[in-house]
Amino acid sequence: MAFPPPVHEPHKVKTIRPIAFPSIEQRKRNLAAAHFNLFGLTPRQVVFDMVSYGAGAMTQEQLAGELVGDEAYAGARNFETLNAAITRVLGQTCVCPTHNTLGAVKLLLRAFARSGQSLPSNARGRVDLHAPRGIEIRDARDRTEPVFTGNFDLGRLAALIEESRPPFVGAQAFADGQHPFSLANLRAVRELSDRHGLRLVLDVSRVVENAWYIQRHEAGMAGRTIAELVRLIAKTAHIVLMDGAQDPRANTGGFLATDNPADHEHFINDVVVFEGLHTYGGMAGRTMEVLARGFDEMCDETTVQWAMQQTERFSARLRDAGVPIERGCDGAYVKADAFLPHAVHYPAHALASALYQTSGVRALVQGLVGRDQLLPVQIPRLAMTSTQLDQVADAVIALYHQRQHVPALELERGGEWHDQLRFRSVFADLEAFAFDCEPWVIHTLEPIARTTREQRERAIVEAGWNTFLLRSAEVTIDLLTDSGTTAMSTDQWAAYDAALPTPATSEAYLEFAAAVRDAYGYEFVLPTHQGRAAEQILSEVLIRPGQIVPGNMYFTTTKVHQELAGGVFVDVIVDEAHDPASDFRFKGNIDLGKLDAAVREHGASQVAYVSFELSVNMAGGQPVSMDNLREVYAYCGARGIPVLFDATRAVENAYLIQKHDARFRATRVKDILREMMLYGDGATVSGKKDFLINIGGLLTFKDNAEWARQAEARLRIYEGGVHDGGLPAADLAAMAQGIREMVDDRYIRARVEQAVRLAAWLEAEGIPVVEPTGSHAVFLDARRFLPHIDQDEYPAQRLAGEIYVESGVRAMERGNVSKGRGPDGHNCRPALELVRLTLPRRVYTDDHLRAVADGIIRVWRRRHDIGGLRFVYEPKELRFFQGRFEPLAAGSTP
Ligand code: P71
Repeated sequence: MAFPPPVHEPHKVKTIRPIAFPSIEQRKRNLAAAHFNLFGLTPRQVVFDMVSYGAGAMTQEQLAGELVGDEAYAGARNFETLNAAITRVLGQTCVCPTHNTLGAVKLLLRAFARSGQSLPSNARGRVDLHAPRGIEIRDARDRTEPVFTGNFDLGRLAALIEESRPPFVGAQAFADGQHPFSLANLRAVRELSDRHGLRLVLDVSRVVENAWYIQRHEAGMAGRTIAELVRLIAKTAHIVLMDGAQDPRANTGGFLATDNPADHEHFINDVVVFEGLHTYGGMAGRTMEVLARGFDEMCDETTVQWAMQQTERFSARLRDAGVPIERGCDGAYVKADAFLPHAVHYPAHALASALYQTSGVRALVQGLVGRDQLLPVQIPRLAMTSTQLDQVADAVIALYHQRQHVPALELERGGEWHDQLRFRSVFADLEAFAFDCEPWVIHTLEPIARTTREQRERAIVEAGWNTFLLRSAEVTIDLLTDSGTTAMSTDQWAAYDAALPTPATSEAYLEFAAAVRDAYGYEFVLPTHQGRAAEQILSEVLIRPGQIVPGNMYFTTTKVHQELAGGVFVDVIVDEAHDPASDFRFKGNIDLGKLDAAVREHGASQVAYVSFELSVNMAGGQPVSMDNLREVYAYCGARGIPVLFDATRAVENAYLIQKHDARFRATRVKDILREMMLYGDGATVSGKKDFLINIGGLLTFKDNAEWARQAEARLRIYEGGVHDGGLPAADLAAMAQGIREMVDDRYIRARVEQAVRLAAWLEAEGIPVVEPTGSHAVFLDARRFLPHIDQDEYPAQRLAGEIYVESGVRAMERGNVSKGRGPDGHNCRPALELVRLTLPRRVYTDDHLRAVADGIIRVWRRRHDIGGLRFVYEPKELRFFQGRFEPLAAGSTP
């Protein structure tokens, strides 16, 4: 095949829209209030809104376009941008903008058609717009064609033209969302139209999907790109019109375009009467920008292949389960009458109501009443993950299995249009479907690099075999860190945009402080620009030179600041933490014996505080148990030793307690977190993790006003104001909202379980990973992966490089290179020689991670041919950031 289907999205998630999960009781109430017509529900009342119109994800370029330009009037630059994009992609040079597709139809019909006329067409959906105007649509579809069901029956078309002398021939790409035409047929229709002196008018709203069908199924077309096919299709018509809320993924907008200046003149003389000026047509400037960018993107080959594959997979899942469906270009169209043969009158509404009742999914019945019994379950373009789509299909399938219990609806109030109908019904005891997936849909997306193996081989050499030195533009899936890489939510962006800046106290700070108090139960809230700044201040306030700071393992920045303040770090983590093969569940725990020994040796007054990290990063994202938290706090409390958390990943730890401690299974993560924080006196946080933001940190104390006073004094000097910590109010506002979102049970479960799945795929192949899987990353055990490489040839560093070359995935070495050299100049050779595959929050889908697993499996299969590395440049401090290496052949010895 010329264009193999991509295995994952050619983009990652940039921003997300959170979705609500109304309970079944709420759903029943909503259904009753909406009179069993889902038109009356709002998006916040539904889990997944399965409509493709205007609900697609934008790219970050489209989003940026929203802020560009004129907010149009005469001679808008935005229109010039749009006109140029349309000409580039479709070919037509004369563009008349309209507020949406209805505006385009209105101008078209005013220019060329009159009441009483009839129009041959391959689409019936437009009847809704023509019938009220007294214009009849005559079906000219070829009923015998099996694949290109949108083809015209040329004989019938000729007869219709002879018989009724139509004003033009109307064609629709992927007619009614179900029927694609072939290019050959469209060209024949053009010839026929020319012969009769008629214009061929083509609705290209779904031209991309139609082009994909042609590429797949039409003889001789497999080698053509989507972009070429789209242009060939569009140029076959005299006039094209389009709905901007379809293929270009805008939320509104439309236009007519032609190469014929005389036709164009008709349109632009009318557009000023009905729509707006001829240079904006009733669209906001931003809409034209979004549309223009959408045009340039909509033919992207890989993206189209991805989207169509998602659609095919969705339909196949339903069809394989026996659900009666018809093909849809943007989803599956369920045959409601076959699904619910006992619901004679309004089967599509009955089906939609039952699906909403059982699952919260909305499929919408639209248009004029009385035509068909199809319920379209459409996929909003690029907005959903495969995991979500599989589950939506499963929700439909689960309903299909209990279809005989679905009650029929009784008409309470009729009408011509579906949105007018009201029904009466009873609720049946249908079994509910529970979603277990990402609790958000994609709002905007960011394209990711597409590289060849040769390019990657060159890139890793240029980067000196150090993944820190790769350019992001060379990385396809970036698992370097979960720090600051989160996809923010639309609620966070709204708060960000609305925040009022000030060097004094902002509302954003008050929100932030309130959110922290609510999440942790601590009184004093000091913002910092990120985690290490909070660590510096904490260390200076609490450590007297010469004191020890016992901690459960260490994080690099934490330890550095303890030492800079004159403290001496003592590792008191349980032994299991140093053994990657141990499956002890709470490897983050503090060993009370080790702690007690250190306290006895130095005396309690010589202990500055216990530095207690939650979900311990360097140990592999390993959690601390609630019992350990209680015991350590009781032990320290009895001796006057403060306990200070590194709560950077505390929420993830809370989730692992919920999952693995039976006593907390029914407790919300939010409440678990509150109890955890009870067993400490304060915390530092790198907000770039749990808090779902790209920058920010926190220092917080439970109740010690004197610590807070001293910390504030340093905050003013090192960071910024005491109420901003050097952060703009906007970032504080986003952080406040992130803190509210982080304790959502569905979110944190989806996040942590993603790591569990990735680890399971690797383990199924026998690949050694740190047990048990931690919360924020999967750690490969490089010692067991490449046992033939001595640790002084840096197996983890080499493995990270090989993974990049194999798959474009970037990981991080956490082993001998990171640990550095001891005072004697020798490498430390730590027990853990790991490669960290860190998962950014809300950014990658299961399809991305499946590709990551497959890449690593390929490296695993050729592991015997992989050698070590040697330094060619080695910085003294934190050598892992800037160090450069060259590869050694497999089997060589140092
Ligand atoms: C991570 C990071 C970022 C990082 C920092 C230094 C070297 C390599 C990567 C940062 C943490 C962390 C914990 C538990 C404090 C910080 C510093 N982690 N505590 O894992 O994991 O926070 O970056 O906001 O200053 O990639 P900061």
